Amino acid sequence: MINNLLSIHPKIKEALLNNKPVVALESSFIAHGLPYPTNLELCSDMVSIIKKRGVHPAVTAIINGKIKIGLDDSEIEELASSGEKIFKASASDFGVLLAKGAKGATTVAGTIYAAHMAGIKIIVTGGIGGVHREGYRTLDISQDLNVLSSLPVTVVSAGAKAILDIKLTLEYIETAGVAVIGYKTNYFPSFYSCTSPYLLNHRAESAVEIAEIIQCYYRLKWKRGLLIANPLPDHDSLSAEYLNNVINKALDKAKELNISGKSLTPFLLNYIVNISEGKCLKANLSLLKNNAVLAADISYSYHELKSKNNF
Ligand code: PSU
Ligand code: MN
Repeated sequence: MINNLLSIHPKIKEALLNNKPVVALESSFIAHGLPYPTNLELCSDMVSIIKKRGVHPAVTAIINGKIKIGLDDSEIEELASSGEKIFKASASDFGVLLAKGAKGATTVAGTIYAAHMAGIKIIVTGGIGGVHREGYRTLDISQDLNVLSSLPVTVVSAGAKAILDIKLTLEYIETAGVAVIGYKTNYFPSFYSCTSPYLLNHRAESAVEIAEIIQCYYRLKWKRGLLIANPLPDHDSLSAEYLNNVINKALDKAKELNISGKSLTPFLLNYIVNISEGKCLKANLSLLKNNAVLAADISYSYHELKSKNNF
């Protein structure tokens, strides 16, 4: 029985049963994307932001052979302080981790899968994974994109991580049949920067408008996900020139150390944080909190619509 593999926190279970809004948070950015204890403070800030907006936050991970939706504080502390010792769990890793009774921090792909199993429609991350630079040659394309295109879950992000090939990532997303909606922007944001040269096809001005869009895809029985691209606030956004410089340094280092596969994204993000005198870390924290606000508001509006229209 699939339900035996799923462990939903009693508060989240109650919220889901009573049709209350829930947002799932991925846990790989907590375990692998940010330094300890900043990651712990950030996670608790995101949780409070979501709660304040009348929505139930559910951090998601694999814990001792179960897909867990809604971690308690000690489980979050363990994820945050263990770093690379915790497996980076994409959706395809779930079966192995569950069979072994192991732990895993879920990536966007893993979180989409877990949320879908639990009936949660909206998840929040920092930036989605995508096509790495030189991905046309290395074929390093994040599983985030495949899973996003195969399950009807909305991902609230600050776009794709700047370390990626953003143009190819957008092309791949379009081919995969996933609509990207810019929140108050015409251009795809690029994580540490509130913009990029790449124009989007769709734009929305409010959380209510996004909730209405999700409702239409639901009524269309569209089986794919939706990507919301939420630019980080202007005052924390870094210039393309500055970013190119730090990103190139990180990419050169990764090449020199021969880092590839699962470790590449965490390596690049951590290296960038270390060489950017706190600037990239500040931007990363800012965009995550900004995404928590929007994800909560979308979830709230979606549930209002759902109760009103009874769909
Ligand atoms: N966003 C962040 N920090 C991260 C990640 C995203 O701010 O660490 C993680 C996410 O979990 C995302 C994953 O799903 O990186 C993508 O990794 P890969 O490129 O290996 O698929
Ligand atoms: Mn990869």
